[in-house]
Amino acid sequence: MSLIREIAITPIAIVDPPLLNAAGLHAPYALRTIVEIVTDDGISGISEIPGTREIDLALAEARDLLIGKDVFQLSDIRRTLVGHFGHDTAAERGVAPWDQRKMVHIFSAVEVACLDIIGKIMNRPVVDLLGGRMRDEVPFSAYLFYKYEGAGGEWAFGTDPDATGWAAARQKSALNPAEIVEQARAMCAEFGFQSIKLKGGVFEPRQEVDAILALREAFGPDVPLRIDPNALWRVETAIEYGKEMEGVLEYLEDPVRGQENMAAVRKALKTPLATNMCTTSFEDIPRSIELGSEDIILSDHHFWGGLRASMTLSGLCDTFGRGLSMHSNSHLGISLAAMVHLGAALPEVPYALDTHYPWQSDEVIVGGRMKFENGAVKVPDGPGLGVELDRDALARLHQNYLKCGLTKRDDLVEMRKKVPDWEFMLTRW
Ligand code: GKR
Ligand code: MG
Repeated sequence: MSLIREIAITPIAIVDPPLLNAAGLHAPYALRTIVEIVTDDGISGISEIPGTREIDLALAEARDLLIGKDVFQLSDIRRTLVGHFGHDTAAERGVAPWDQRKMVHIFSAVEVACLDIIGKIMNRPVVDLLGGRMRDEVPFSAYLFYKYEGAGGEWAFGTDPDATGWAAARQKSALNPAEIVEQARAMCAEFGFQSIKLKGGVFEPRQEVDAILALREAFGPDVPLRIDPNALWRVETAIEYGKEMEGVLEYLEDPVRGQENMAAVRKALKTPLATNMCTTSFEDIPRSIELGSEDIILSDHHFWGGLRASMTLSGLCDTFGRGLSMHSNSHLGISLAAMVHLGAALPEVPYALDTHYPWQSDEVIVGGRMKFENGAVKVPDGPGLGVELDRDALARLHQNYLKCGLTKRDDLVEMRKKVPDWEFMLTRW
């Protein structure tokens, strides 16, 4: 037995540039919460989840329930948390591109930190606790964003004149197809990505589809392309532009809102559809199968309820003929390490995974930023997650959190700094 003695919950704010999306604009800082669990035998395990004040308060409640529990008893830990918080409802996910449920995030934070500890006790990497290593490195995709000029953080919409390479390119505006191609070239040159995703839902579809066609022209047919309008298109719009991009896209991600609409678009197109918005929990699977709402589920261990749940999802995807890949939000290396262990354990990785990591410059792990080679990240060496907390960095990023005054992600408030009358719409075009 290895009993939980302490759980430290530290909200941090990490520099994030002004990236545009369907819900508005990224604030100068993205919030993450770092959880550290320490056992009675002095072993510590860590995890990282999207941060909100509400989730941090719930984590603090969870802490009181979990002190004294054995880190190996993950099913019992989950039952205790569900007993207290109840299951999340579908409505709690919210309508934004990102998932706002509480219970799944909390359990993910606890589970990943416990698996980190279990790995240290067994002297095995987390991937070995998930079924074992199917590959040594995991491929990721370039993730392009329309954006305003700006470096984020203290620079906000300003730029650092001393920045070079990708750090300089990351500050530039990208508001049209030519600037998106420039961003893609800089990101691929730095990280070696071999497939490309464009975050859409920002400009009217003609502009965004032209950006995809410009990427195809610039990178040729061997670089898979995807676009993600985060459910802002109407069914007819998705069919019209989906047809135009047939043969160009590897997959079309969440063109429309809801499983019914996704199923209607899917029937009309040959291009596979992917989602991190319409089928986002185990409760959504029966209806997804009945309707045929997507071809690929973009899992995210932060909101599918952890790494083992993501392995269960992989089995379901296999049974029902769905592909599986991975979704991402702004994050640091603890989340990346967990994603890499999961990606290494999945039976198949047919699509390069999403990551926002290139947009971040901070890090909270010893040794600094994780490395990409040819767009892939190697499974970290060492037991557990294979990454350790850099306590000075944690303290500094926690100070950022206290200074920036943000308590949740609110892209609408940030967007109105640029476009005062901007409104979020469930469906825009
Ligand atoms: O960070 O702006 C963003 C993204 O739009 C993110 O919130 C989404 O959750 O990356 C995500 C997606 O694939 O929908
Ligand atoms: Mg998406």
